[in-house]
Amino acid sequence: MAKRDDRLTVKDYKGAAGGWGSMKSLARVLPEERIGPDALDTLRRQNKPEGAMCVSCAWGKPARPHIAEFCENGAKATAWELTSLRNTPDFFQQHSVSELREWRDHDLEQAGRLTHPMKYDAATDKYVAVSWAEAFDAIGKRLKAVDPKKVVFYASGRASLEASYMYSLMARLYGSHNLPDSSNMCHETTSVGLKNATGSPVATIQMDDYEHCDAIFCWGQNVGSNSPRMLHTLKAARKRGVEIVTFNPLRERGWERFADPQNPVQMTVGGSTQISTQYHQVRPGGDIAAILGIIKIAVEADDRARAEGKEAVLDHHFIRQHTVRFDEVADFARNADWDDLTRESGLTREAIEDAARVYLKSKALIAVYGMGITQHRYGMDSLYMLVNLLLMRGHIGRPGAGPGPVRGHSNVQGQRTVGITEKPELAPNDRLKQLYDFDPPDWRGWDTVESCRHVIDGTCEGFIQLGGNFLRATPEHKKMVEGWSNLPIQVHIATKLNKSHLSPGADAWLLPCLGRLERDMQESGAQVVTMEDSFSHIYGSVGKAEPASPYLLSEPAIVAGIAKATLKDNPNVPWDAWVGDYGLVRDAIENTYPDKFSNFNERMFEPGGFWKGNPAAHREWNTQSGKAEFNVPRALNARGFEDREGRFALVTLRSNDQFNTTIYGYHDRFRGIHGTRDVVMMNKADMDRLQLRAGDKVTLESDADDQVARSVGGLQVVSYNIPEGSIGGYYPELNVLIPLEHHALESHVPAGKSVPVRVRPEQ
Ligand SMILES: Nc1nc2c(c(=O)[nH]1)N[C@H]1C(S)=C(S)[C@@H](COP(=O)(O)OP(=O)(O)OC[C@H]3O[C@@H](n4cnc5c(=O)[nH]c(N)nc54)[C@H](O)[C@@H]3O)O[C@H]1N2
Ligand SMILES: Nc1nc2c(c(=O)[nH]1)N[C@H]1C(S)=C(S)[C@@H](COP(=O)(O)OP(=O)(O)OC[C@H]3O[C@@H](n4cnc5c(=O)[nH]c(N)nc54)[C@H](O)[C@@H]3O)O[C@H]1N2
Ligand SMILES: [Mo]
Repeated sequence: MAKRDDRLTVKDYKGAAGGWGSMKSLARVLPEERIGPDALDTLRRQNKPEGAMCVSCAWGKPARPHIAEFCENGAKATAWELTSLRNTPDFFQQHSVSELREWRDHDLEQAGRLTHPMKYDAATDKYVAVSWAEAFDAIGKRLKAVDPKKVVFYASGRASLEASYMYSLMARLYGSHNLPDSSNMCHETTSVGLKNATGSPVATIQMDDYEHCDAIFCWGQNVGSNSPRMLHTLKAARKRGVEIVTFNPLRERGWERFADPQNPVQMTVGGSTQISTQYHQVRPGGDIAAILGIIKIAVEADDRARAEGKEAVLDHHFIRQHTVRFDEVADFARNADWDDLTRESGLTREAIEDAARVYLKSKALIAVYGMGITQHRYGMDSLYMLVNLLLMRGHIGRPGAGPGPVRGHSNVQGQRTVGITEKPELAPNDRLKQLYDFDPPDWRGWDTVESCRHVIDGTCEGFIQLGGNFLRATPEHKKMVEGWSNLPIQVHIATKLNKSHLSPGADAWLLPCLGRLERDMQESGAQVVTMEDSFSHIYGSVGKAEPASPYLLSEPAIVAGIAKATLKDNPNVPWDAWVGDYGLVRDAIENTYPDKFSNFNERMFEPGGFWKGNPAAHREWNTQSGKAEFNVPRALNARGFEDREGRFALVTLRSNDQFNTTIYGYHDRFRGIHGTRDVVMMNKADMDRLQLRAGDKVTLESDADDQVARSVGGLQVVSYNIPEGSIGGYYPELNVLIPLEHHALESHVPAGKSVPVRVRPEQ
């Protein structure tokens, strides 16, 4: 097991995002992975036509790429996949599953790439190597023996459109509609809320819109760590004088300043570009009140202007022609009380007025947002407020304006596009029936929260993961581990070992796959795979690196192997031909979704990707009312629990050294926290109140109204610039504290950005 220094050190980080700091961080992580020339070659080509698309984030790939179109965290993700470390059957001979269960997330993945298909052997408590044929045969037999309606087919957002299409088709042919995706823990609030309000579940903007906006408002996204390539776009916008107004409880360095590693002047002279022109440290969940404040100012200014016979402030022409329920929102805003708005938002009235001034001047506004909006009990209301703000001045469906959710996994949006969904109304069931001559399930399958319920209560009979680390990523971690270890069937298609693999039930298989950056040779030759980014652009990606092991299969080949062993023969579903030539899978995708994927094979290498289109971007509203919809919020804050003496809102965060449950290292550079992830970031005034000093150890205890005991101990206090009454800590370690039923109301996204807890000092 890798040694590490887990002594906490806290040092204020003075640098900008990017710059030499990102170079130093790479200089630390890359050698640890012992990468070879293949990885450097992959990086040189990354995110360019004919290169491989980065396995890290879903930010767009520009039609005119930079010389190096990758970032610090993209390079870490690349090195993590192309590491020369190998996790072989010998490793599993040496370490029992019970032993490995106690290892840290970092150390499990650091053991290297999985090389052989493995099966859990309960007698020895070890994973042992099996052949692919044995694995598929046994999995098929087991799956045939259980009720398909009780089997989950999870996907984590990384697998290609081709693998994902085949996977979702396999699940439906088998008779399961339980197709949750990591999106259920992520931007599902967008998929549900943006769809209700605008008819489109995704961003209406494309990358070019950033060249035409005059203001960017950003809520709850951490650009410096999670989508660093976006910093180039923001820098260019700032150079044009675009105002950038950020709302975030933490002062995230990426939204403050950026030193461009590709700019020799900024690198040698040490300059940087200021990103945000205003930074508002809103309370967690306080966005509803903050936006309502801006809306109140705008509506009242409009009332006054019109009463005085001056030009209207709002776009009444757009509002009348294109929207419904504006009057309800306007009245709600007029009646809102400033004391409530400032208390709930945590911002002063002057701060909200500053933001409103930019809003009222802007003719083309982009609203960027991330998990700080979606992962709240009333996350949908925060999202609706953001849409209300855009609609009032007609900021959807014109150049340089619109909602810009920043998606998570590099193909998470694409997986939904090609059928990974538990919602039957989103699957083209008529088309599937016509093409493949079967009756696709027409019932609503389990999403992530429902899948967890069934894992916990023992009614889930099998769990298949196409990538990811479901057990570690989900809430209610303790009960989940108990339920998981009773799952009769587990099938994990993965590149590296993680905690989800280490609580096996009766039968568990570990099926190692090629990564996207590796060469994928099939009968027709080297294969291309495709994915979709946050702007609904679709690209081809060509892996060139030598596969980590000769025994790996591609994800499409593994899906086909399971399908053939499990399903009745269906002459319309040519699994083998599809594996032999992914171009045929793309034809099948085109036949299933002709509007989005016409000429798929010809267009996949268009520079910047091809756009699958978006009706809301042309002001065609596929909503219930046929118009864009204003919505009155149901609460003034998104937290979903009352303020109470001693209760804190815990915000679970990613560090700069992780990709979800993949922990690259123990440095959260921008936040100045080094050596350990077992920390609680706390406001100095709260520390004083609890008589805590920096470095003191505390236990966090659940303070949810369900009264269930949940706790995490041994956390060290870090004095941090975070609003009073809220604390920060790291995901996934703190998922023990999140009640399963504490999720966004309609979208069921676990509400990890405000978890009610108490802080108990340890002696
Ligand atoms: N390197 C790297 N890249 C990644 C990932 C990774 O783990 N590592 N993960 C990928 C995935 S799957 C996803 S979904 C994205 C996640 O990327 P983000 O959407 O940036 O998600 P988080 O890191 O959870 O950070 C959320 C931000 O919201 C802020 N915040 C918290 N609560 C609130 C609130 O109530 N209001 C406001 N206004 N702000 C709030 C936090 O301070 C934080 O800055 O990144 C993707 N890219
Ligand atoms: N408290 C809290 N919980 C959260 C969040 C939060 O902000 N706070 N964020 C949520 C979000 S946004 C997300 S997206 C989820 C993430 O949940 P997941 O997507 O399930 O988790 P990851 O950590 O991305 O999965 C990592 C594993 O994927 C496998 N893998 C990597 N590359 C490949 C590949 O190419 N193919 C295959 N088959 N496998 C591969 C490796 O085995 C690796 O161990 O977590 C959610 N959970
Ligand atoms: Mo995500």
